[in-house]
Amino acid sequence: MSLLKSKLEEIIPKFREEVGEIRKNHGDKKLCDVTVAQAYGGMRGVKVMITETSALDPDEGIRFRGFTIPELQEKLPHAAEGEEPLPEGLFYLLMTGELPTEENIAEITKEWQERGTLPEHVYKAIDALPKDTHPMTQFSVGIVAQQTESIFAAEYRKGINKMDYWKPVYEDTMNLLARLPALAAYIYLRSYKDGKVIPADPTLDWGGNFAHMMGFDTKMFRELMRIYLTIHADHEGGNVSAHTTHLVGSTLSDVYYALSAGMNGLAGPLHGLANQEVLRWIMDVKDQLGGGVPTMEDLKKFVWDTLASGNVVPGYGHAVLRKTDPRYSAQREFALKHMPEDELFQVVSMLYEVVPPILLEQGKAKNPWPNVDAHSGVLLVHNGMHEYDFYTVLFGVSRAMGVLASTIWDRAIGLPLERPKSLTTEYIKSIL
Ligand code: HAX
Repeated sequence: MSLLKSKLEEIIPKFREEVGEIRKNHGDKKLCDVTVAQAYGGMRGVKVMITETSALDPDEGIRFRGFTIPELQEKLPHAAEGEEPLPEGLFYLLMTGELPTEENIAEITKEWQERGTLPEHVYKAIDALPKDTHPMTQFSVGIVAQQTESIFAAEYRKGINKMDYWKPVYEDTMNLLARLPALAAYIYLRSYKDGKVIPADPTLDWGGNFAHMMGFDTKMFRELMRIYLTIHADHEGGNVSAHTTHLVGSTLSDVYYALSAGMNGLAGPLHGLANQEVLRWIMDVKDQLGGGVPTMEDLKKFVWDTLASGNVVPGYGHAVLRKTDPRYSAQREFALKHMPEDELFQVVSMLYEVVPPILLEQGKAKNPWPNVDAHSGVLLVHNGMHEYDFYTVLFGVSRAMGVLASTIWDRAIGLPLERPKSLTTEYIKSIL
């Protein structure tokens, strides 16, 4: 058995017992009151879910199992050629709560290489779609088409004991994560290149190999994928992609159904699709202003025009965060290190100065600061990936690690079917 699975075998029973005790002895303790505004307002701040893998502080940003992004950049092992953390290391941390050793990482890399072949019928399912189908639609179809492979579904049919659910969910997760780079790379090559599969390079790590399979063989692109896949993985449990995966998984749908559903949520412009919208919006600015780097005055006018036309400024604002997203800052550091002169990076930096005061002056957005999606596109364009409709698929490959690690823990601690209570406006009127 792998080091990762045996570690889970060791820690799950103890944690399950601890959760059982908490539920038994402290089940009546109140977490929060819910207001009418919260019920109509998308449940902001309502504390009603358990997610172990990460926690989001409005001011500080994300902590993965207690570690900030700068801490992980320092503590997680990196590839021999670079300095960015390996996403396999983050996955080990999300799964176990402990920092991985080099050996732990090497084992996951090898296991994902061995499990990484996409079943033939998945290519056929994708090929049945028109080539110009949005990459996120192809991604969702490609994930759910693999449901034929679900070990959990087969074990459930045989009558597996509830205590053991997490084990086939673990196997499904490892297979799915191993194959996502091949799936995403195929969607990229099919949508924008000649559609010929680029075979995996067994000498590379998960992120480096993903870059290679999409046809990007520079060290900078491999490093970009490593940091990108690490920082997008998890953002506690209430965001739409995580919450949807959790909700669908709570019915004991297998991870193929659950992740595909989560990815459909990520594909919304208020969530993960914002990364493509940011690039589209910046390109519009450049087009309308005749190319080159616009002036601050030009940018201010463009932001006000966007607001006046009833649209949001993509990449700014957040449902929880109230300061600059540390995932934005990590990407800014990458740009400062590798591409400080890049023209689009200069526009992104200028927007950082221009947008927050305007959103504050407009007085609607609770958070005027940039989120993760404000920065990722320019790093990709600089490295030769111009097809911005594809960007959310990269986000999805990363997000899968967080939401699937959580799904394993959901089954490990026996979380039940999720079923909150809804109310009618008639009822609300009756209690006023
Ligand atoms: N531009 C213009 N208006 C904005 C805004 C922005 N960037 N952010 C918020 N607002 C507006 C809202 O639309 C809302 O207006 P109404 O009262 O007219 O409905 C008002 O300000 C209050 O919103 P809020 O409470 O500050 O924000 P929400 O929690 O409702 O929404 C969003 C959070 C991220 C959806 C929002 O900030 C937004 O639309 N941002 C732009 C899209 C974006 O970047 N999304 C990606 C977020 C990060 C993420 O999930 N990545 O995957």
